[in-house]
Amino acid sequence: AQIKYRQDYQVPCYLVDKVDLTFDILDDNLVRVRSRLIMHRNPAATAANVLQLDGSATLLSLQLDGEVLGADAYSLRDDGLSIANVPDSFILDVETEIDPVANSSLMGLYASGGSNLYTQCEPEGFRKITFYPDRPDVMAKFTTTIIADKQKYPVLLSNGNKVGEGMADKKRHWVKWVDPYRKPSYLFALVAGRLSALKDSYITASGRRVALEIWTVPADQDKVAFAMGAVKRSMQWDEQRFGLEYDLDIYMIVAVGDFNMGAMENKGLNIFNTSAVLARQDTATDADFERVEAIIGHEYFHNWTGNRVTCRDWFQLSLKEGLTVFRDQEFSSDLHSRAVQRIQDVKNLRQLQFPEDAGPTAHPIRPDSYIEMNNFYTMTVYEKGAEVVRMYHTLLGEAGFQKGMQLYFKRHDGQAVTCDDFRAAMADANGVDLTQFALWYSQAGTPQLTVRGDYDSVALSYTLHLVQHCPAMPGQGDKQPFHIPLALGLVGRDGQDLPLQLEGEAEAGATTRVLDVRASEQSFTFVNVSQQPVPSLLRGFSAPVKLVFDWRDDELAFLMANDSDPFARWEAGQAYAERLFKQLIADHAAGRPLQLAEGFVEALRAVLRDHEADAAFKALMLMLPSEAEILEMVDAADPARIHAVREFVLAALAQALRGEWHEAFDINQCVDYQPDDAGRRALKNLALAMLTRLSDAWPEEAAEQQCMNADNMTDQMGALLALRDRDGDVRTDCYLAFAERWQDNALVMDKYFSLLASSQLPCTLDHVRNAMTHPAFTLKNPNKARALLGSFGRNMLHFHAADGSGYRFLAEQIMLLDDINPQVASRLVAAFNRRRKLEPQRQQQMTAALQQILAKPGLSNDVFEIVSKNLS
Ligand code: BAL
Ligand code: ZN
Repeated sequence: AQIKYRQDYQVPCYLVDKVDLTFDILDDNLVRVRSRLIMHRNPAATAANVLQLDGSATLLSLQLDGEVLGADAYSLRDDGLSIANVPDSFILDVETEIDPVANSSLMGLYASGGSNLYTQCEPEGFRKITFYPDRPDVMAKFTTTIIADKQKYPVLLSNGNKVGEGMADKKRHWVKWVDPYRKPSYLFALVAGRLSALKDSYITASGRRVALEIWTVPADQDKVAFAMGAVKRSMQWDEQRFGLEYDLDIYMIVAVGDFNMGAMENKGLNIFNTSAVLARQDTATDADFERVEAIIGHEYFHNWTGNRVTCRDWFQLSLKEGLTVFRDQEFSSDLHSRAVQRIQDVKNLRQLQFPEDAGPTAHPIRPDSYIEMNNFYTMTVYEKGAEVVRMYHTLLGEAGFQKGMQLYFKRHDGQAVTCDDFRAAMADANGVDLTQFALWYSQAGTPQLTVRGDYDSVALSYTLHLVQHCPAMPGQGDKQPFHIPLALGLVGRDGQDLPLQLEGEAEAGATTRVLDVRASEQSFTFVNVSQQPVPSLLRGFSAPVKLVFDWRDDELAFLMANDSDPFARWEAGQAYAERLFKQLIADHAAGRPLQLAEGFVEALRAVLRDHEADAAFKALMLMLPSEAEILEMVDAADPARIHAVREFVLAALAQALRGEWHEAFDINQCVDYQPDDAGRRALKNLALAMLTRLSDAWPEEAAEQQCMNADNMTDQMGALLALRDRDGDVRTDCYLAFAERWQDNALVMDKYFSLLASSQLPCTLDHVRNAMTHPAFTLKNPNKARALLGSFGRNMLHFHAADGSGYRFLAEQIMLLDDINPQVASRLVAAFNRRRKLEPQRQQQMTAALQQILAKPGLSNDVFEIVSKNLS
């Protein structure tokens, strides 16, 4: 497999001014594509006059300036072709043929849901359609004509504005689309089929009317109203917060059930996984609604951060993704609870990105090399990338950040640029030096920031001593210190923030301030500190680091109850839980009896009894670190022990706080479903899950009632989750009833498969094997593969079964899936990423399973890259 390096970047030798595409859909398994490219030599390129095009479709013909090129006039490879001696400017006509039905990779043009056709071109799918310089720094104006049978393909969509339509003959019609904006090929999209649309419109801030359309298969039209509202909220938010307006006359979303990603920001024609669009109270959970709104926002926001300004090359992916994730996080924060959003985002980062950053596939947010670009749509590029963008915001403030954004658009609208260009815009617009900040783009790994506090009761000063360290990893030895914005406060005995005055300052300022940490060791002294404070550090999670500070247990409980920053309150609870888990795991290993610290129980009791606090926030405060997070806390981890200890803590909390859980369950019942009651539902369902851990019969009965009678999916799922690990008739009945009721709803069946695969019941692996033969299951559908196999790969007890059966099973499925859809197969390998964290016996079992995958004949580059990194 060939490795591509960021350092090897060269400007394209030839540029495309215009692309005129004609898709002749003869059938769902036969599409002819004619492409006319108006091209010229790039004056900035020094290379010779050889034209290189990427492509793997079947080539039918090539013409250069109207002359047919014989086979000797070009050289054709598996992945492209080259033509020598082309003139400085020319017209190239390319004719290809493709079979969308045979395309199970879901990249390029493919069939789904019968004969409907859809595209996915990011990052390198366009080359499966035609021959083209398929790289993001080649931006061209696209015109697309689609010709197809009118009955079978009544709807024909592409990017831009529709400029004409008519009949090609008695049965076949044509539609022509023109996209007035130059774009790279990865933003090309086409959809053809029998679809219905919800239509609406939006008046932009400057008064232009934009047509809005959400297309689905007809049966799904009853689940798109929420998404339409989310589109309008996104458009309005981007105008109000970023001053950015939509730029075409029409904005379309198409939902498709077979899709590799969540969604795709193609210019004017976003294509979405159904899971990221469809949302109705009875089929979607509150979390689904949140996710749909966030992804609709994300794809819409890409229109400026991604489409108008795009990436020079794929190493720069975080330029658009980190920035756009930051924007969608801010959108959700502005519309809903900022505190809850921040906690969820950090929990997600810690659970999924921190392990990635510490494992064999760790990479900087701007990677230096890759074999398969599809493998780099990662938590690091996206979520850590968003944290890096958030740090600019923290350092520069909202006004400074927006000044940077304006300069970025002023300089680069219509261009394909780099992460350095973004950083330069932020620095130049604010007159600050962000040279050291660049290390966040080049150094992988999660830095550790160790802090010690000294109070001088005579001088009334408080000094924080900081040491930062980032672990070495393959290819990245010595690391230089990062520029870390550290937001903090000092909390007094009464729970109020103390005034903050740094040594040398004339007076105290705000009670939360951001320190610029730049050296590997650094100290900051606060003066006029009237009493020994409890420091509240990394408020709002101001940097993606691991913070180490030796708080006492009672100080953590104090911060949980009093910190003025809600994120820090939650974080204190997590730090407290981490300390307990480390101790309990050591106790378990040494055969000592387990006992849950009284102080922790009382701290959670106080949370449950706080009737003023927001219910969603309370639910988060009451959630323990996940098993995956606990695995990160220990070395030579025994997954069975992690599971047992966490179950012990849950059972102890269920018992000790049974009265409070019962009350929370009762007072958070919502008779009429209201979307805004999501927090109450979360708290109620958490209480139900805790109560079903008791030996009492009533919680199980309550769960059964709720499962059978709930008028919304959140409560149905809450009940099923509470019953998930309880063997018996109630569980069996509820699960059967659920699967029967929803057998025709693919997205709800995904939830069902995910529940089966995450169960702790002893026969879970058998249930998973059986599920693979369920009529609603197919490995060809990425959502299904992820729901069942992805969930199983996160099952601490059964994936990590001591006999290696879980590892072998997943390895077998990855090999099967590799022949169908390498991109999805490769994602599943992540389950093996923490091999080196495990105790030796499981390490060996994992190694054997990975070696088996590596030995598979014809293994894809996608899977090869991840497995070989895991084994190195
Ligand atoms: N660009 C790929 C999907 C997304 O991040 O929006
Ligand atoms: Zn994105």
